[in-house]
Amino acid sequence: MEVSKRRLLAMVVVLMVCNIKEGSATKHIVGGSDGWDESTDYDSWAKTQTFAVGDTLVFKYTPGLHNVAELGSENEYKSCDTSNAANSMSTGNDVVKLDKVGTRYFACGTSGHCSAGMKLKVNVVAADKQSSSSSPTSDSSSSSSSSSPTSSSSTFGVLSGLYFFPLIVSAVLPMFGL
Ligand code: CU1
Repeated sequence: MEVSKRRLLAMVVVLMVCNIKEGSATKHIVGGSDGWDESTDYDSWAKTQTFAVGDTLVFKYTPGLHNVAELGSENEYKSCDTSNAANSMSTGNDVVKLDKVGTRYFACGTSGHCSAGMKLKVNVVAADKQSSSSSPTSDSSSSSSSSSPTSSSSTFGVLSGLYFFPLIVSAVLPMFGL
């Protein structure tokens, strides 16, 4: 009886973890593999991303060499004015949660770096916009084939969930001493 209760608890925890993953908040590594440095064009990088509420930005760099300052306005961003920075970070692995819709500005506070282009402007959109944008509108043209291509993506999601579920359970159960 005791064991099955704990097993149930473990299952609930696993399901909760799966649900959180299903919500799919995206972690944006700023600059991609280049990280946060002076040689990356962050305007170009930002154009390749969709920033939604609930997502996070991760600034990766060598601590001491760079830092991250959040700026309060477009003017401060344009003029690289970090003197009024609201949120300064310097760990080299700085995580910023995008908690609401709007524009946010970041710059490196090391002298000369921002004017060299080490600054980032992020436009955060509502979260549900992102999830609905993946509807396969282009698939409707392929009407010649009898199989329905639209259902394949959702079926895959369910199948992969079923596939990974036992793996996750077997990984979590030992944590509960089962
Ligand atoms: Cu810098």
